[in-house]
Amino acid sequence: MKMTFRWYGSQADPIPLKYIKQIPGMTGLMGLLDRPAGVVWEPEEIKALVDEVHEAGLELEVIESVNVHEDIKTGLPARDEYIQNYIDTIRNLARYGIKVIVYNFMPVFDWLRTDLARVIPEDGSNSLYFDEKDLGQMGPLEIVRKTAEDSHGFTLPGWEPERLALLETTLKQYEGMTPDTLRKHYKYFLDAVIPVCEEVGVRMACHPDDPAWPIFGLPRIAHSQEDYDKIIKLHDSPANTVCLCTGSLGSNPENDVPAVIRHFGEMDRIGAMHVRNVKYLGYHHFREAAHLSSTGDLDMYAIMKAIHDTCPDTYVRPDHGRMIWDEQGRPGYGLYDRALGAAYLNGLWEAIEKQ
Ligand SMILES: [Mn+2]
Repeated sequence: MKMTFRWYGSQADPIPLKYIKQIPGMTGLMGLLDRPAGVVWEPEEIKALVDEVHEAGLELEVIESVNVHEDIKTGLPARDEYIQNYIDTIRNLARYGIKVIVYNFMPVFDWLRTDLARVIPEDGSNSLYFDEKDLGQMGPLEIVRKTAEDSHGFTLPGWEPERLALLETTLKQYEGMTPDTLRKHYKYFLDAVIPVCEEVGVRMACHPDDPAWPIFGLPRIAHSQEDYDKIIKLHDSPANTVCLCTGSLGSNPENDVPAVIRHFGEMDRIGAMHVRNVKYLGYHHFREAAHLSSTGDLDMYAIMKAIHDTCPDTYVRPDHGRMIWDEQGRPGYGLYDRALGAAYLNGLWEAIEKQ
């Protein structure tokens, strides 16, 4: 296992690399360049990022994310140009040592919450929260406005302003689209990029829908083991993998997360892991919890054991943390609780190794 930490770059992330390096057992980042979907990431800007991370004593082998342009997902004619740009980006990233690219193929929203800072009554910390009942009164445009207002001025991943400016148009393009049609567009994309990945030694890792069920009537095709079995079959290759996010899949109690890890780990189809815990509050109603098993509803020991047994060399990162100790920052991506999460996951790992 390589323990990593999500980082948004020195311009956009208030957490210095030095602090990340000081988390025990931290080997590297899941990092990114802040570029709109569809553009080529140029070699010199990738090199500058990789050099900066290396100078801090950390690795940068995972990029999260290179976003897929909506025209690719909706199958518009411009997709060929955007796919070519994506391929150029893959080649450029490979030149500088990138091994895994996390991405998603979700229409419009890659994750959704109804509250970004819900106070946890037990201890006064706060975390991301979802209650489908609250969504009932809000349309997509309203939820976007609310999420932007609640984000403390930080751009949230998946909620980039240039993407949301086109929201109404984009939503129209998905009207009436079935999951099978979205999968057809997905196959077109994978058929183009996966052979390049094989050639340059990069793995694509698809992040699940979060929450793990359809929203706003949009087609969503990545929220269960069966969904991912289909995705892998679209273009079967060791380079076509899952970014297995325990909190996203685990938002639906019907997903047996350790079993899903074992299923895809045994197939060598896990490119990266996001590990976090979820507390169920009711039907389609949950909040994010501290990583410790007893604070939520996922068995974190069983999760780490499944990784250990089936994909022990994968990249792991603590996922969203709560906001604790009055930290101000990007919702879900503060330093303190994610550092605690990493320490806890490393502790589980050491115990499993020594058993
Ligand atoms: Mn995740």
